[in-house]
Amino acid sequence: MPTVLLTGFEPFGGETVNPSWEAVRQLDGWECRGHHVAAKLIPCVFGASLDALGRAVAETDPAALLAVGQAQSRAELSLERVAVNLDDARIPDNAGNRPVDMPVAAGGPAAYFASLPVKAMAAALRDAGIPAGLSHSAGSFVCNHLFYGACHLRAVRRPAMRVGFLHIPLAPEQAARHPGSPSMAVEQVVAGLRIAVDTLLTTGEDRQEAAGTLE
Ligand code: PCA
Repeated sequence: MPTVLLTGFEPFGGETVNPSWEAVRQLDGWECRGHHVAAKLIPCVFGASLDALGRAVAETDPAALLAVGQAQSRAELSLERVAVNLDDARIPDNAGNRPVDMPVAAGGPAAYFASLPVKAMAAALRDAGIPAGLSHSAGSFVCNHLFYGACHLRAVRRPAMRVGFLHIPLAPEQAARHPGSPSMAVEQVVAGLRIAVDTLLTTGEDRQEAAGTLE
């Protein structure tokens, strides 16, 4: 049975949980439209995150990858459209690395588009009553690093693997310690992920990918 790979990150930045992992781990073993869903934990570390992703991809040979990460300021499920070839960290990662103005992949294109149907996914989420939208920047920390690295893997070695990234709000118990930050219950994120996976398996690529990479 073909696989859909979901990834979530370990906690970072002083948090004790990361809702991305708390959500995706609940879908490990789920079957959706003839696909097996696998969930893997990714370290919040430049470099090592891509090593872990490479191992997960080699193990599961996914038809599609939806990587998920926490974004404190987001108020909705946020489908990223663009990954940029830039590591520019405001805070150290979990191994103490803080790259500034470095490429994710030396010699790679400036950016890649997601290869999942992000507009259809956002529309399906909203139709289901779950706040969702598109984003044109995944930042320049480990989430963008993973997203770009996954797109680069698709470009150079795995053209059959469709790739996307979803940023999610803090969990309510995290937001309670950051007054003013929006939040979303992990159960609602899980419900959203079910819809996102179902939609990506029933919808073709976005037209944006026809534009290719952003050189
Ligand atoms: N969010 C961070 C990295 C890990 C995560 O969950 C980010 O947005 O880059």
